[in-house]
Amino acid sequence: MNVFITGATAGIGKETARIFAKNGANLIITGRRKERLEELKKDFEKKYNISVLTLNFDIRDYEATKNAIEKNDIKDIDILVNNAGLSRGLQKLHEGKISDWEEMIDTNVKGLLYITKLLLPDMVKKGKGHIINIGSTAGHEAYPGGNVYCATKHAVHALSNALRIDLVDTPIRVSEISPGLVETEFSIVRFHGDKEKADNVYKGLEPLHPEDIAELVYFTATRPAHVQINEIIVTPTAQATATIIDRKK
Ligand code: NDP
Ligand code: 8X3
Repeated sequence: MNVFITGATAGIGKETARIFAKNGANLIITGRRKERLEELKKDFEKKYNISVLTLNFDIRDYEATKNAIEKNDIKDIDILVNNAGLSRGLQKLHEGKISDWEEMIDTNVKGLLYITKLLLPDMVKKGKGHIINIGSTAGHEAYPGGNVYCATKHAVHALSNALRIDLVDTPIRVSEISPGLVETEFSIVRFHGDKEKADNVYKGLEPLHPEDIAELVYFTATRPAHVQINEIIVTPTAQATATIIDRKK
């Protein structure tokens, strides 16, 4: 089994790579931080006797993405996990930064589209494949300051549904995993490196761990061929909505 995972240098993508590796899948893992990809390759190949190909590119750059895939002749992908993504800032829209918006839209929406467009034709040709998009509860509700990030995740949700319609007459499955609060580097990135602000997001509750999401991705990918999980929405037990969270003092 060949599994292609974007954004495998940290958090959900890294743990997703690990669970597939443990279960004997060959991996193609991507991200901008080359050293982290190389470390994972070394670790997984040694521990799990699988092969790992690392692709180092910025998913916002279509030419770089296309070159990496074409140069390495990437095909026969069984599972594509569209995971790379980020949030930037938590300001009200009228106080937001255009560069933050562009980074989120270009990564979360256009990056996902680029990879899918580059890998899906071969899946359709071969009549096999599974696309698993990492959405978010932010793709179902808006929250204060979430404006553009929420819009990108609503777009991921719409694209997941639309793709499932486009592919209904093929054996290819489309699934979306939509988590609430997961403690990863996500909030550190959102707050441009402010660790204290990031830690406060998860204060007073047990958030989801990236391993929890990896298990759901793996479960989704390993159902029998006639079973298509459309979406899993998952939150910490202490989270009911984006803003209703039980935080113990
Ligand atoms: P992390 O910040 O820990 O990981 C994000 C990953 O995305 C990294 O591997 C990063 O790699 C990659 N990435 C970001 N920008 C780019 C880019 N321009 N080009 C290539 N790769 C990129 O966050 P998470 O693991 O939490 O996030 C993974 C996904 O889960 C995202 O889509 C996020 O929106 C979603 N999500 C997260 C939740 C959470 O609470 N944490 C909840 C719901 C959804 P590198 O920087 O090396 O390029
Ligand atoms: C990440 C979860 O609530 O920070 O998608 O938007 S949240």
